[in-house]
Amino acid sequence: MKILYTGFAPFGGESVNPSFESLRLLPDSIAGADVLRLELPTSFDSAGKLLVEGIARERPDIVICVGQAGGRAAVTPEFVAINYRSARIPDNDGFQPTDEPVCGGGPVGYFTKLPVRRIAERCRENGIPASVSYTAGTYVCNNLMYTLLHAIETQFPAVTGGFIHVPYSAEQAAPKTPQPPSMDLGMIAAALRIAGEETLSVMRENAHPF
Ligand code: PCA
Repeated sequence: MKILYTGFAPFGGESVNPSFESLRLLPDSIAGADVLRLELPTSFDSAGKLLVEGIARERPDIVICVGQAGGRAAVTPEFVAINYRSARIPDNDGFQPTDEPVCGGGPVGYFTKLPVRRIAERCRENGIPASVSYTAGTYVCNNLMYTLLHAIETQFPAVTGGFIHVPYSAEQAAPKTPQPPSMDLGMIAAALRIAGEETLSVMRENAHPF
């Protein structure tokens, strides 16, 4: 088994993105599955293309995409991706769509294939603030989650995947005034490891993801 984790490059004036920094702290194997890491640009156009190419190349069983949600206080596995994008700030290519579909002609939304409630519960049992989120926003992260789930639906039906938003790292929050909520990178990595473990165990039990 293989788990492909993706994180994003920094955006919006930040010099790091905890979604990729935390992946560096993951072990190379989780519950017997190999861990692969891919850094994606914070770009509406390129992130999805590179992800789909990565899935075609690596043939993972599980794909867990991760993004920064500055201002959130908890790790938040996302329940749904919507076929809509509208950007408050330009992406790293300078592209700023307003009121567009992610995929013309695609369904209005996709539910995650990750066991999000179990992931959030196990995080909390381990002392990590976590809860299921019912909106991934309308920026690059929702765009990537929709692209992932659309690719699973149309090209990679055997893949299980979804998206998890994470707070600012403590280092990012420290110099800001006022200081927003944040989480230690090691704790974020522990939550992402739990996400891999729970997804593997649901797959091995052949259970419904949520
Ligand atoms: N967070 C942004 C895009 C890249 C990232 O890490 C988002 O929530 O859309």
